Amino acid sequence: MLHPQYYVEKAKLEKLIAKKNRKSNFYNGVFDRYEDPILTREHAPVEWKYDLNPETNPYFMERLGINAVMNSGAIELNGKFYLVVRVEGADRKSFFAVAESDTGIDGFHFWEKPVELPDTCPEETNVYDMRLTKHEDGWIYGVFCSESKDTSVNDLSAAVAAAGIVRTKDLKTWERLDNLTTLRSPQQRNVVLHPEFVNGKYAFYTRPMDDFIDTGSGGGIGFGLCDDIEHAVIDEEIMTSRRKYHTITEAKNGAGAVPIKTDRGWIHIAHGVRNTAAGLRYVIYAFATDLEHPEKVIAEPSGLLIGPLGHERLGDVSNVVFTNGAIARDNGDVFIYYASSDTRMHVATTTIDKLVDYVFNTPSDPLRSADCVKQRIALIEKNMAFLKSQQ
Ligand code: M1P
Repeated sequence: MLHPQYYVEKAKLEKLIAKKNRKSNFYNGVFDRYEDPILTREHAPVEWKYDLNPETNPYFMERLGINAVMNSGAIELNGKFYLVVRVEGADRKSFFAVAESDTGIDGFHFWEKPVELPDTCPEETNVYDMRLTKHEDGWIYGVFCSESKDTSVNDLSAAVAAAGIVRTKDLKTWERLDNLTTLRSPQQRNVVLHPEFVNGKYAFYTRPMDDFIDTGSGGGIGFGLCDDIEHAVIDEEIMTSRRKYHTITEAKNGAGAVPIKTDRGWIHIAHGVRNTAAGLRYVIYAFATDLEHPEKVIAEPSGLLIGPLGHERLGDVSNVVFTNGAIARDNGDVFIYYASSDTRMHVATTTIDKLVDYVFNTPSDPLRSADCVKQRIALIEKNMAFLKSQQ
């Protein structure tokens, strides 16, 4: 017989999944926020955590806890919204699991079992942050961080980050390809595959790093081409969006969602990091690159697009918002999926038209206070003149 608490836990989960998500009263004209997170650790199926047999689990205890659900790749297939979610167990190891929804803003529920990736790298300890690219070659690629212990130094927590690559047609069967090799960068994280061929080659946005945490000499988001996706090797990495002093990207930045194609250029939704006395602060920012030369930045609005707000600011790694997935629909709607504080998943909704307006018409960062105040006074004076003209 099943433990009575099983039914209680099942009912809680069903209620959570059935709850409608409403727009919050947040307003900035660029995107809408929602009242509830779309996925939390409470969304994990009961069967993932408990041994249901009272003979082996008489107290109905969690045997394998779930700590967090976060950084998710996103894709629309046949009108449904799918996230490949980073699920972190109580043991700190992450794995991937597919969650689906009919609306993209609520009703997300996990498939029966997590994704079992082909286990081809014995040294790999952890996997996380998959970006899903619907490539013009017909495959759906997943590019993720493959983390291993750094055995070259005498430091227990030293690690090496590389970009793992898998591909699928249905999110069910996954083929593992070789990890990406970048000849000039020792470590890589936040790697994104561009959805189209560039000069007949596969194109990746990279994030060169000297170290597991610090990007060191890595100047920002890179871009490189490779001939063979099954054994991907990138020689030269060109810089796209660069880190800049005294901006939201000063400490590091990284590509996020797969770029969105618009008439004006590719829109990138990425993350920027700065250091503070309270630790690293992660925000989401946007920029555009040229349609023919997706490595060439053509517009970069000043500051952040989405910052951690209210309850989003607290979690396992506080003061963080992070995105690695967005869905741009044929009708022009855009769903930006982001995690807060490495703990839970949210959605922000906007449209392609609004993103284009935001990216191309928001002033860029003049990089100095004196020029920033001039920029703001110019806006105020323009508004005063306009208000007067309306009287
Ligand atoms: O903890 C915040 C984020 O830190 C890393 O991002 P980055 O490589 O830019 O520092 C990633 O581990 C990411 O998963 C995490 O959300």
